Amino acid sequence: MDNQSQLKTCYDEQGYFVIRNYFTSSEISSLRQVISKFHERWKQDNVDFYQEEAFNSSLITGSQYLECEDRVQLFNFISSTKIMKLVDSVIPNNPAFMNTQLFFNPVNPQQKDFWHRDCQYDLDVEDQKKAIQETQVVHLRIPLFDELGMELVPGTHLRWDNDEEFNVRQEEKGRVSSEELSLGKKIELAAGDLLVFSADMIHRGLYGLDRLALDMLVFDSSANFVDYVDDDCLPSLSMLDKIINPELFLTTMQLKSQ
Ligand SMILES: O=C(O)CCC(=O)C(=O)O
Repeated sequence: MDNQSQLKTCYDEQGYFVIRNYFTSSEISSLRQVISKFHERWKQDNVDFYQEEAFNSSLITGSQYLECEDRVQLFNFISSTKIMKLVDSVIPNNPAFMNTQLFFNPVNPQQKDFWHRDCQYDLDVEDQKKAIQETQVVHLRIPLFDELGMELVPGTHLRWDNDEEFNVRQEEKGRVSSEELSLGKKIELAAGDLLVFSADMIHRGLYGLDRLALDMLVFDSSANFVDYVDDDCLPSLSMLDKIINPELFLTTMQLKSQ
Protein backbone atom coordinates (compact mmCIF):
# COMPACT_ATOMS: atom_id res chain seq x y z
CA MET A 1 0.00 0.00 0.00
CA ASP A 2 1.47 3.42 -0.88
CA ASN A 3 1.62 6.29 1.53
CA GLN A 4 -1.40 8.08 0.05
CA SER A 5 -3.64 5.06 0.41
CA GLN A 6 -2.40 4.47 3.96
CA LEU A 7 -3.45 7.99 4.85
CA LYS A 8 -6.83 7.48 3.21
CA THR A 9 -7.35 4.21 5.09
CA CYS A 10 -6.41 5.88 8.35
CA TYR A 11 -8.77 8.79 7.66
CA ASP A 12 -11.63 6.53 6.56
CA GLU A 13 -11.31 4.26 9.62
CA GLN A 14 -10.33 6.66 12.39
CA GLY A 15 -11.57 10.02 11.05
CA TYR A 16 -8.13 11.65 11.21
CA PHE A 17 -4.41 11.38 10.66
CA VAL A 18 -1.45 13.44 11.76
CA ILE A 19 1.83 14.03 9.93
CA ARG A 20 4.68 15.27 12.08
CA ASN A 21 7.09 17.92 10.71
CA TYR A 22 5.23 18.17 7.45
CA PHE A 23 6.16 21.83 6.96
CA THR A 24 9.65 23.36 7.09
CA SER A 25 10.42 26.13 9.56
CA SER A 26 10.65 28.62 6.71
CA GLU A 27 7.18 27.62 5.41
CA ILE A 28 5.78 28.08 8.91
CA SER A 29 7.56 31.35 9.50
CA SER A 30 6.22 32.95 6.27
CA LEU A 31 2.75 31.70 7.10
CA ARG A 32 3.05 33.04 10.63
CA GLN A 33 3.88 36.53 9.30
CA VAL A 34 0.71 36.79 7.23
CA ILE A 35 -1.51 35.15 9.82
CA SER A 36 -0.19 37.37 12.62
CA LYS A 37 -1.00 40.44 10.53
CA PHE A 38 -4.56 39.17 10.07
CA HIS A 39 -4.89 38.30 13.75
CA GLU A 40 -3.67 41.69 15.05
CA ARG A 41 -6.02 43.58 12.72
CA TRP A 42 -8.92 41.27 13.52
CA LYS A 43 -8.38 41.74 17.28
CA GLN A 44 -8.33 45.54 16.92
CA ASP A 45 -11.57 45.38 15.02
CA ASN A 46 -13.30 42.94 17.41
CA VAL A 47 -12.13 44.20 20.80
CA ASP A 48 -15.22 43.28 22.84
CA PHE A 49 -15.83 39.92 21.21
CA TYR A 50 -12.13 39.03 21.60
CA GLN A 51 -12.03 40.08 25.26
CA GLU A 52 -15.30 38.42 26.18
CA GLU A 53 -15.58 35.07 24.45
CA ALA A 54 -13.81 34.55 21.12
CA PHE A 55 -11.60 31.53 20.50
CA ASN A 56 -11.53 31.71 16.72
CA SER A 57 -11.95 33.93 13.70
CA SER A 58 -12.71 32.97 10.13
CA LEU A 59 -12.57 34.22 6.54
CA ILE A 60 -8.78 34.65 6.79
CA THR A 61 -8.38 34.71 3.00
CA GLY A 62 -11.02 37.46 2.68
CA SER A 63 -10.33 41.08 1.76
CA GLN A 64 -11.25 42.69 5.09
CA TYR A 65 -7.87 42.47 6.86
CA LEU A 66 -5.28 41.36 4.31
CA GLU A 67 -3.94 43.01 1.18
CA CYS A 68 -3.92 41.33 -2.17
CA GLU A 69 -0.31 40.13 -1.95
CA ASP A 70 -0.83 38.46 1.43
CA ARG A 71 -4.01 36.83 0.23
CA VAL A 72 -2.23 35.46 -2.83
CA GLN A 73 0.47 34.06 -0.54
CA LEU A 74 -2.22 32.32 1.51
CA PHE A 75 -4.04 31.01 -1.55
CA ASN A 76 -0.76 29.61 -2.86
CA PHE A 77 -0.02 27.95 0.46
CA ILE A 78 -3.51 26.44 0.75
CA SER A 79 -3.39 25.01 -2.78
CA SER A 80 0.31 24.08 -2.76
CA THR A 81 1.29 20.70 -4.18
CA LYS A 82 2.27 19.63 -0.69
CA ILE A 83 -1.18 20.30 0.74
CA MET A 84 -3.12 19.17 -2.31
CA LYS A 85 -1.39 15.80 -2.13
CA LEU A 86 -3.12 15.24 1.21
CA VAL A 87 -6.42 16.83 0.21
CA ASP A 88 -6.51 14.56 -2.85
CA SER A 89 -5.75 11.54 -0.70
CA VAL A 90 -8.92 12.05 1.39
CA ILE A 91 -11.11 13.57 -1.34
CA PRO A 92 -9.94 11.98 -4.61
CA ASN A 93 -12.62 13.57 -6.85
CA ASN A 94 -12.84 17.34 -7.22
CA PRO A 95 -12.16 18.66 -3.73
CA ALA A 96 -13.43 22.21 -3.22
CA PHE A 97 -12.28 25.03 -0.95
CA MET A 98 -14.72 26.08 1.77
CA ASN A 99 -13.10 28.47 4.24
CA THR A 100 -10.30 29.07 6.73
CA GLN A 101 -10.46 29.59 10.48
CA LEU A 102 -7.89 30.72 13.01
CA PHE A 103 -7.94 29.21 16.51
CA PHE A 104 -6.38 30.96 19.51
CA ASN A 105 -6.75 30.95 23.29
CA PRO A 106 -9.74 32.75 24.76
CA VAL A 107 -8.70 35.78 26.85
CA ASN A 108 -10.68 34.54 29.86
CA PRO A 109 -8.67 31.71 31.43
CA GLN A 110 -11.89 30.28 32.92
CA GLN A 111 -13.34 29.63 29.47
CA LYS A 112 -13.23 25.91 28.88
CA ASP A 113 -12.61 23.93 25.70
CA PHE A 114 -15.70 21.98 24.65
CA TRP A 115 -16.63 18.80 22.80
CA HIS A 116 -18.75 19.06 19.68
CA ARG A 117 -19.44 17.85 16.18
CA ASP A 118 -19.40 20.81 13.75
CA CYS A 119 -22.79 19.77 12.35
CA GLN A 120 -24.53 20.15 15.73
CA TYR A 121 -24.78 23.93 15.33
CA ASP A 122 -26.87 23.68 12.16
CA LEU A 123 -28.77 20.44 12.66
CA ASP A 124 -31.12 18.85 15.16
CA VAL A 125 -30.23 15.46 16.59
CA GLU A 126 -32.01 13.37 13.92
CA ASP A 127 -30.32 15.31 11.15
CA GLN A 128 -26.94 15.02 12.88
CA LYS A 129 -27.40 11.23 12.77
CA LYS A 130 -27.96 11.47 9.03
CA ALA A 131 -25.06 13.90 8.53
CA ILE A 132 -22.50 11.44 9.85
CA GLN A 133 -23.66 8.88 7.26
CA GLU A 134 -23.02 11.41 4.51
CA THR A 135 -20.02 13.25 3.09
CA GLN A 136 -18.26 15.33 5.68
CA VAL A 137 -16.19 18.48 5.62
CA VAL A 138 -12.46 17.90 6.12
CA HIS A 139 -10.36 20.15 8.36
CA LEU A 140 -6.62 20.52 7.89
CA ARG A 141 -5.12 22.01 11.04
CA ILE A 142 -1.80 23.79 10.71
CA PRO A 143 -0.46 24.94 14.09
CA LEU A 144 1.82 27.99 13.89
CA PHE A 145 3.21 27.45 17.39
CA ASP A 146 3.53 24.37 19.56
CA GLU A 147 0.16 23.71 21.18
CA LEU A 148 -1.73 21.18 23.29
CA GLY A 149 -3.52 20.35 20.06
CA MET A 150 -6.84 18.62 19.64
CA GLU A 151 -8.70 15.88 21.41
CA LEU A 152 -10.72 13.57 19.18
CA VAL A 153 -12.90 10.53 19.66
CA PRO A 154 -11.55 8.21 16.94
CA GLY A 155 -14.17 6.59 14.73
CA THR A 156 -17.02 8.97 15.65
CA HIS A 157 -17.13 10.32 12.07
CA LEU A 158 -18.85 6.98 11.32
CA ARG A 159 -20.82 6.23 14.44
CA TRP A 160 -23.35 7.91 16.69
CA ASP A 161 -22.44 8.95 20.26
CA ASN A 162 -22.56 6.62 23.23
CA ASP A 163 -24.56 7.99 26.20
CA GLU A 164 -21.59 9.68 27.84
CA GLU A 165 -20.56 11.39 24.61
CA PHE A 166 -24.07 12.55 23.81
CA ASN A 167 -24.83 13.93 27.26
CA VAL A 168 -21.51 15.76 27.50
CA ARG A 169 -21.48 17.18 23.98
CA GLN A 170 -25.13 18.26 24.06
CA GLU A 171 -24.99 19.24 27.75
CA GLU A 172 -27.84 16.92 28.76
CA LYS A 173 -28.59 15.32 32.16
CA GLY A 174 -26.46 17.80 34.07
CA ARG A 175 -23.29 17.12 32.08
CA VAL A 176 -21.21 19.93 30.55
CA SER A 177 -19.33 19.94 27.27
CA SER A 178 -15.93 20.54 28.88
CA GLU A 179 -15.93 17.26 30.84
CA GLU A 180 -13.50 14.47 30.04
CA LEU A 181 -14.69 11.72 27.66
CA SER A 182 -13.48 8.17 28.25
CA LEU A 183 -12.58 7.55 24.60
CA GLY A 184 -11.00 10.96 23.94
CA LYS A 185 -7.57 10.86 22.38
CA LYS A 186 -5.31 13.91 22.86
CA ILE A 187 -3.09 14.81 19.93
CA GLU A 188 -0.44 17.30 20.90
CA LEU A 189 0.75 19.34 17.93
CA ALA A 190 3.96 21.22 17.22
CA ALA A 191 4.56 23.98 14.68
CA GLY A 192 5.21 22.17 11.40
CA ASP A 193 2.82 19.28 12.12
CA LEU A 194 -0.41 18.81 10.22
CA LEU A 195 -3.61 17.24 11.50
CA VAL A 196 -6.34 16.21 9.07
CA PHE A 197 -9.72 15.37 10.64
CA SER A 198 -13.39 15.09 9.90
CA ALA A 199 -15.45 18.08 11.04
CA ASP A 200 -18.29 15.84 12.13
CA MET A 201 -16.34 13.58 14.43
CA ILE A 202 -16.55 14.40 18.15
CA HIS A 203 -13.65 16.74 18.90
CA ARG A 204 -12.42 19.71 20.86
CA GLY A 205 -9.49 22.12 20.59
CA LEU A 206 -7.31 22.15 23.71
CA TYR A 207 -6.65 25.66 25.01
CA GLY A 208 -3.20 26.49 26.33
CA LEU A 209 0.39 27.39 25.41
CA ASP A 210 0.59 30.01 22.62
CA ARG A 211 -1.87 28.38 20.31
CA LEU A 212 -2.51 30.01 16.96
CA ALA A 213 -3.61 27.42 14.42
CA LEU A 214 -4.80 27.87 10.88
CA ASP A 215 -7.53 25.46 9.84
CA MET A 216 -8.44 25.09 6.20
CA LEU A 217 -11.75 23.47 5.35
CA VAL A 218 -12.38 21.51 2.16
CA PHE A 219 -15.27 19.44 0.91
CA ASP A 220 -16.18 16.91 -1.75
CA SER A 221 -17.83 18.87 -4.54
CA SER A 222 -20.51 16.20 -4.93
CA ALA A 223 -21.85 17.22 -1.48
CA ASN A 224 -24.07 20.17 -0.89
CA PHE A 225 -21.84 22.59 1.02
CA VAL A 226 -21.34 25.42 -1.41
CA ASP A 227 -23.79 27.70 0.41
CA TYR A 228 -21.31 27.81 3.30
CA VAL A 229 -18.72 29.51 1.12
CA ASP A 230 -18.34 33.29 1.35
CA ASP A 231 -17.50 34.81 -2.07
CA ASP A 232 -15.04 37.20 -0.51
CA CYS A 233 -12.82 34.31 0.66
CA LEU A 234 -12.21 33.20 -2.89
CA PRO A 235 -9.53 34.67 -5.13
CA SER A 236 -10.60 37.48 -7.47
CA LEU A 237 -10.17 36.87 -11.19
CA SER A 238 -6.99 38.95 -11.27
CA MET A 239 -5.52 36.91 -8.38
CA LEU A 240 -6.17 33.61 -10.14
CA ASP A 241 -3.28 34.34 -12.53
CA LYS A 242 -0.92 34.48 -9.58
CA ILE A 243 -2.05 31.19 -8.06
CA ILE A 244 0.06 28.28 -9.18
CA ASN A 245 -2.54 25.50 -8.70
CA PRO A 246 -5.91 27.25 -8.63
CA GLU A 247 -8.09 24.10 -9.12
CA LEU A 248 -9.24 23.92 -5.49
CA PHE A 249 -10.70 27.44 -5.78
CA LEU A 250 -11.90 27.04 -9.37
CA THR A 251 -13.95 24.04 -8.31
CA THR A 252 -15.73 26.13 -5.66
CA MET A 253 -16.24 28.99 -8.09
CA GLN A 254 -17.75 26.61 -10.59
CA LEU A 255 -20.15 25.19 -7.99
CA LYS A 256 -21.16 28.71 -7.00
CA SER A 257 -21.97 29.66 -10.56
CA GLN A 258 -24.31 26.68 -11.10
O1 LIG B 1 -9.51 24.51 18.36
C1 LIG B 1 -10.65 24.75 18.73
O2 LIG B 1 -10.90 25.54 19.62
C2 LIG B 1 -11.80 24.02 18.13
C3 LIG B 1 -11.46 23.47 16.82
C4 LIG B 1 -12.64 22.96 16.11
O3 LIG B 1 -13.64 22.71 16.68
C5 LIG B 1 -12.61 22.78 14.68
O4 LIG B 1 -11.56 22.98 14.06
O5 LIG B 1 -13.68 22.40 14.13
